[in-house]
Amino acid sequence: MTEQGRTTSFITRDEKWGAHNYHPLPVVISEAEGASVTDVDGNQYLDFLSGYSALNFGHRHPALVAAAREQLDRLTLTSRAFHNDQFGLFCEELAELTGTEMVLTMNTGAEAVESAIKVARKWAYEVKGVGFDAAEIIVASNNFHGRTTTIVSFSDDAAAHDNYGPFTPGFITVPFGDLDAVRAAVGPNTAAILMEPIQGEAGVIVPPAGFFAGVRALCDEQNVLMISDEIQSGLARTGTVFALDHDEVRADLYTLGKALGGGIIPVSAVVGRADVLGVLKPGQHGSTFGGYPMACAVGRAVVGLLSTGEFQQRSTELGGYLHERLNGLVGKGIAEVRGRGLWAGVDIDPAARTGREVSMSLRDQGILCKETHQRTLRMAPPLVITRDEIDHAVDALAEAVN
Ligand code: PXG
Repeated sequence: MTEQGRTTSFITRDEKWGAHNYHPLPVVISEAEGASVTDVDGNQYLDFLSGYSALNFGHRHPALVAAAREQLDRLTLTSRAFHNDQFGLFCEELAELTGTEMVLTMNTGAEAVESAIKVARKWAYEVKGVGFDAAEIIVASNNFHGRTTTIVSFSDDAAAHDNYGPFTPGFITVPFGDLDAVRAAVGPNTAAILMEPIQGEAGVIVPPAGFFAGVRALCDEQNVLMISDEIQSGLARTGTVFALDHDEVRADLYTLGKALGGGIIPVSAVVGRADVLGVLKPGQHGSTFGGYPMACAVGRAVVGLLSTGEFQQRSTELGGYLHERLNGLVGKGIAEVRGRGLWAGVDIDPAARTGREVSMSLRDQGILCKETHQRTLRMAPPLVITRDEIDHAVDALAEAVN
């Protein structure tokens, strides 16, 4: 079989047997290490997507693989009917890293967001005193928080939302970054304000300076919970544990996922105030796998990597370099660059090529990256990326948009 034939035969099988809910780039990956991946034909690429930030520490980081292996050899699952010797340590270590008081463990990002919504509503009824079924949660336009029926109820992305009704009520959408609109939307029934600190899927949108400080002040004044969805933005992606740290603001609850599982297994969590998470009593919420020993062991190793600050520093320094280089392309096929740390939303000049064309050209030059919303590329290399590799990718992008 020809080289190209191998790739094609895998893709043909995917298309015949797999549901068509994605449109992947035509590359079939079979091995990876650090920032580099290899396809079934032996071609090497630099991963500039990192599983949408699930691979912040690169592919198969030795400390994470070792933790998973060691746990595999000892204990994998207990269910939460019994205690296990990893759960409490994981919660303690994650709370210490994040400066929070309590941890609710789940599996996927969407489940963490669902859990935060449930906790906020329960808190509104049982603590704030909101009337039966009247709790409201304020969310932002162009949000992305996952794919469950409740979460897509407040998505304004037609592809994510349409034809999945009837939808869950109780959400009010305001323009992202518009503090006056948030203020106008808050009322006596507001349980929470739920937002991404930097909107990832919308194209790496950074809100105006002072927006989240204003949201915090409003939440304090009106007895409303502030929930920061850090599933994509958190865990060193922007140079800090939480992207919200840049605003010098603390949320009441944070959702974490993606990188919390080190790119090995799905691990998510809601972390925050003990008096808020404390509304959950036995039997009122849970999950078979949430907080299972494998998840906790890998999560502990992730927390261990973050506790040295090395990855946060890499993201700050190399992210500064990435943005400097990308900004040099503005006006040369690139219209705008946004983001923070090793995370960039790059708008391709409408007169140049489409996002898909640019992604394909990058692939041909050995860089894997993916477009969002037609003309935006998001770049999120693993935090183990080097300066030379950033140069390689930005040079390839300059070539691709030309
Ligand atoms: N919150 C944010 C900010 C996200 O970016 C989620 C929640 C949901 O996480 P889970 O683990 O349930 O996917 C995300 C997810 C996709 C896709 O294929 C999802 C994300 C990014 C790119 C693609 O659904 N982010």
